[in-house]
Amino acid sequence: MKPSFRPVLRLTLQLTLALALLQAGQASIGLADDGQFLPLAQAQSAESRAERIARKLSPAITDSVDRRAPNRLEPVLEQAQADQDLVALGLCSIDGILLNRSSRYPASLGCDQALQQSARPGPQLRLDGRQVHVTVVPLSRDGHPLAALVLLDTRSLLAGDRSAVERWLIALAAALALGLASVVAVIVRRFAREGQAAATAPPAALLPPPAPDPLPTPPPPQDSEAALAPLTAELRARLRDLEGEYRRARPQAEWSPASLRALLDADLHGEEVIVVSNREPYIHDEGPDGPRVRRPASGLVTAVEPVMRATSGTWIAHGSGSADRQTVDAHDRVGVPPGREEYQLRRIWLTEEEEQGYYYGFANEGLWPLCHVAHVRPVFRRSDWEAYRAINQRFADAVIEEARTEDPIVLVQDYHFALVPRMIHARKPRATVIMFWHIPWPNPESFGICPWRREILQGLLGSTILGFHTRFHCRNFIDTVDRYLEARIEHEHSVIAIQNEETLVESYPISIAWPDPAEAAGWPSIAECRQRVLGRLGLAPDAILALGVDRFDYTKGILERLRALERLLVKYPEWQGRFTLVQVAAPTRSSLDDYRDFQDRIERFCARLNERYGREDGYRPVILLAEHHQPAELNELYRAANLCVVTSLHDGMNLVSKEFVAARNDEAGVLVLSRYAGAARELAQALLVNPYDVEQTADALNEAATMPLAEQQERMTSLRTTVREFNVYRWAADILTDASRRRTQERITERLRRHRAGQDPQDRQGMTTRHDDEAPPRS
Ligand code: ADQ
Repeated sequence: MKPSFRPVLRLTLQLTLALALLQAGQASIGLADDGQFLPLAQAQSAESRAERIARKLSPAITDSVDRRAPNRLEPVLEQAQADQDLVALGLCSIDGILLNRSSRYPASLGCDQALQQSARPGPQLRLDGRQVHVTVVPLSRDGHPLAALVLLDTRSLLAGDRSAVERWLIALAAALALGLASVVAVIVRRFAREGQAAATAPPAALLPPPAPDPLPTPPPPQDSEAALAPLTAELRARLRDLEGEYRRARPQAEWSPASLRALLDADLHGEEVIVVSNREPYIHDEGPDGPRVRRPASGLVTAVEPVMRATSGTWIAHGSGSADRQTVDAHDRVGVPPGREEYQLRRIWLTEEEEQGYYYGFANEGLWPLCHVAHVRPVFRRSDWEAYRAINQRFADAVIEEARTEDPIVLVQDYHFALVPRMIHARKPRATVIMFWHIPWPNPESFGICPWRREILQGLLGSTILGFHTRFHCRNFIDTVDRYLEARIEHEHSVIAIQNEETLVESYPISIAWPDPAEAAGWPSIAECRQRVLGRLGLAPDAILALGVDRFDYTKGILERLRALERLLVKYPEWQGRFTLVQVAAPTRSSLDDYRDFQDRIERFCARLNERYGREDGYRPVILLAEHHQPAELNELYRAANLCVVTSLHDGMNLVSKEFVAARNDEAGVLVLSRYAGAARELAQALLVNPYDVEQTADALNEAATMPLAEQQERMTSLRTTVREFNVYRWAADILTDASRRRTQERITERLRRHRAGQDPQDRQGMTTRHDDEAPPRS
């Protein structure tokens, strides 16, 4: 072996050894399967503490279960809560019913939910502003399950220690992995050169050339590539693991436009960002004094706009306003927001017929009901499918026209564009395409009825990253691909590969832009909001105001909400004359029969309720405001309400629930939330209901209306902490951080490939990697 090669090999061995030691270290301090670093000693002590407490309480629990007298246990749990310095304890039956709980145990934390929470990594709940760990200990007698004890414990010191260890290990692992990547690159290059030299020269020519070689070098011999394959595979696998670890372990900083911009500057400096969505963020309509601008009622727009403002990119959307054509330039672009022009909106024009087929037909009569599995049957027409495919192609072409670089980051939004990722990939293979699916993904059987299921799946798998709101929807998608396509699925890493092209399928729960404190300070007070709203709607000062805010969509459970209201008035007649539901409902997709019928039905139901329970003094149990509202008007309603009711039958996330929480800086008000909304997974301190269960929903309305202020504040404080921390900037940061990591990974892979092929011009000139410099200038 030549002397110049030895240091490289020594360094490789040292780094490999260090990585191996690090892995051993991770194992010994307990790198759990779910990817959480938890020092073994701490994990054991936490677990054994829970088991110790459970063992101690076991005789009393057995006795109370035998006697079917859970009330006997109350003082025991209370005592244990105080003695063991626990936050709270609860006892569940083997059927998952909460039998008893100590005084501090949150009423909203059911047994199923506690079990689910306990399986999640890290502190799983926030109570009184503290991070709380949920541990569930099963209890048995003679080998038969008896009950389960739920322990809520703050282990803030352990959590703090753990995150420090995590961060240290991740930083170390990342440094080692990068070091190893560089060394592998050097080795590959050497092999390549040596391979070439060996073929044409005596052994002495294995020495590296003294100056950069001006000629392209051929691929290295097959055996050196094979020898390095395990190492590069290991390296790739480690990088993928580290990605996941980094994302999970990132400290819970509060994300803001400024921190998102800082992240973009650091991780994606100068990268081009393009958004594709059907709905435009600003619509220009004809007005009496010329074009006037309107913001649509859309969760998607609410969520994605802050990202665009932070990145100054281009947003491509359907120009749907009557004055949209008058306000664009020669390239169909207009700067928005009006007056500030922080980013470009590129409008795409559709004929009525195209809109009918692509938007109303395939997207909203086909995919929307298909994915929500609620009441309305999907309709699939070949002509709609053809329009959908053609319009997807038009949007993909617009991305290609707008892109200034060869590898832009393209954020494709929602079910209107399932085919766009593959279409972009075909023309710009180096683009990072992130597809976010804002609605649920059904199980494989339900999805299977779509006649073009394979095309849709293949279209989506043109993405680099495919995002859903919840893990549940990710799993449904992966199972669907497993059922209908030939693909390699790495369940462990949530990656699907078709012909060596990988798509990461990941969950990113969307949220809202948490209000800026200065903006919130300028809001009218709660008392003022309440006075104005009650006055405007003719409600008594002591009225209980329940609020619903939705588009007029059959998935939002408005009918179920009205049924629950009626049941409330019958079951708790004391509310007649005092309890009013104000239902704000923006008309939507009104050209579809199902939507028009739905709106008519709601209007008839409201009229009947008011007829039956209304009073001569002007009391009406329901007030329907069937129109679009401005954000400030909605905020006033959120602040005036005693409770907000979200009863979606199925909802990807639901932003109304989060907007209500954000509006309540008085830390009061109650959220009643459907357990079938993605938001229910984060907002555990809401009163969770099954909207199909009229009785339960009516009880929850009663509970909300009578909830003591202290409990409202306890729940609302916790909800606010969650929504503030997990805001839309964090959502964007998580997705874009993953995108940035994928790009780094791809660049390393590309670099290795070029080295192997000996084609890297920068390598020959000793330059660093950056491949987007071949991009054409913007037209
Ligand atoms: P949507 O189905 O539109 O969103 P949602 O998340 O509740 O549902 O967002 C609705 C938005 O429209 C909110 O910002 C709300 O304030 C606004 N809005 C509703 N009614 C309004 C009215 N009458 N006037 C004015 N504004 C009104 C889809 C998915 C959701 C997912 C979002 C974001 O169906 O599950 O949360 O995308 O991903």
